[in-house]
Amino acid sequence: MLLENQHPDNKSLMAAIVGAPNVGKSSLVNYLLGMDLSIVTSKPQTTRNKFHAVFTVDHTEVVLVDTPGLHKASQELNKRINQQAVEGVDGVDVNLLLIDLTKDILGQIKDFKEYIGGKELSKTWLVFTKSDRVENAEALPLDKVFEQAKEVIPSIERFFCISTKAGDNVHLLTAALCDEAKPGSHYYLDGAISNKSQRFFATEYIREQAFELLKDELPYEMAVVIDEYKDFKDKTGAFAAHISASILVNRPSQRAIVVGSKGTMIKEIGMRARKKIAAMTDGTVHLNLHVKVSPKWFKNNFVLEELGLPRATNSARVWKKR
Ligand SMILES: Nc1nc2c(ncn2[C@@H]2O[C@H](COP(=O)(O)OP(=O)(O)O)[C@@H](O)[C@H]2O)c(=O)[nH]1
Ligand SMILES: [Mg+2]
Repeated sequence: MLLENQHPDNKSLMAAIVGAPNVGKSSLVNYLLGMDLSIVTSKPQTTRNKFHAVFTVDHTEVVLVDTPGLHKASQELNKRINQQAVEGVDGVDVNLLLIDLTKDILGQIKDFKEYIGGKELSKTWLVFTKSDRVENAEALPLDKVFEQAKEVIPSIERFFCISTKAGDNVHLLTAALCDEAKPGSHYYLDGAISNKSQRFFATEYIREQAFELLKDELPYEMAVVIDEYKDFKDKTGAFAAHISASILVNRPSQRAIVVGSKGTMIKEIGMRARKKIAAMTDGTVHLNLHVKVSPKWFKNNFVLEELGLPRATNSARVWKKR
C-alpha cells in the first residue's frame, strides 16, 4: 500500500533482482543500498526468502526485490525457495535479470524463461555481472547477445555490464532506475530499508556466518530459527537486544560439526553474527546460539512456514526437472 500525504516531487520504482544462484544478486542489492543488508556468500542458494530493500535518491524511492536464485528443484525446500523467486517478479515495474558473464550467458537466459513459465513479465533489463572477472569486458559482443536474448524473452529492453566488486558501471544502472521511476507516493517511510524485520536479518546473519564457516553440503541442511528476541533501550537510551536462536541440522553428526571441538565452531559463528547484528541495529547485542537436531526439517511444513517459505502453488508447471 502506498503512503499518503507525500511530497509532490516524490517518485517511486519497484525492481525485481532475478537470475541464477550466485550471479551477484544480493551483492548488487547491497551495493545499491550502500550497506551489507542482504547476505552474500561464495555458496549458491544463500538467499532463501524474497524481500524488499529500499534506497532513495533525492525524492526518488527505488524498492529492490532481492530473490533467491532459480535452480533445478526436486526437494520441497528448493521448490519453495524457487517459488519465492518466481513471486518476486509479480507487480514490479522492472525486472533486472542478472547474468554471470563468466558462465554460459544464453543458457542462463533460457533457464530463466523456463523457470518463470508462462508468466507475463514487466520490462526486463539484462545486467551482466562480474565484469571484473572477464578480461577486456568492453570487447565482448554483448550487443549480439542482447539481440539473441530478446528473441528468447521479448520483454528485454536494454542491458548493462557491471561489476559490484570493482564498482564498474553500477552508476549507469542507478541512474537508469531513477529515470524509470514514475511520479507518485513512496511505498516506505523515510529511513525504512526493508519490509523484513531486524529479527529476520538476525537469522540471516547467523546463517551467513555458518554458511561461510562450514563446508560441503552441511549449509544446505541447516536453518536458523529465533527462540527468543527481546529488544529494549538500555540505561543510556541505546538499543540493546537479547537474542536466543537455534541452528537446526538434520543429523546428530552435523550437530557435532556445527558445535565444533570444545564448542569452537559455534562460538566463532556466534561471535561473527553478533558483530553483524550489532552493526545493523547500532546497539548492544547478546546472542545465545544452540544447535538442535531436527530430522528432515526441510520437509516439515511447520518449520518451512516458520522460515517464511509457504508451500509452492504451481509446482507442477514450473518445477519439472529438465
Ligand atoms: N568478482 C566478482 N565477484 C562477485 C561480484 N558480485 C558478486 N560476486 C561474488 O559472487 C558470489 C555470489 O554473490 P551473491 O551476491 O551472494 O549472489 P546471489 O546468489 O546471486 O545473491 C559471492 O562470492 C560474491 O562475492 C562481482 O561483481 N565480481
Ligand atoms: Mg542472494
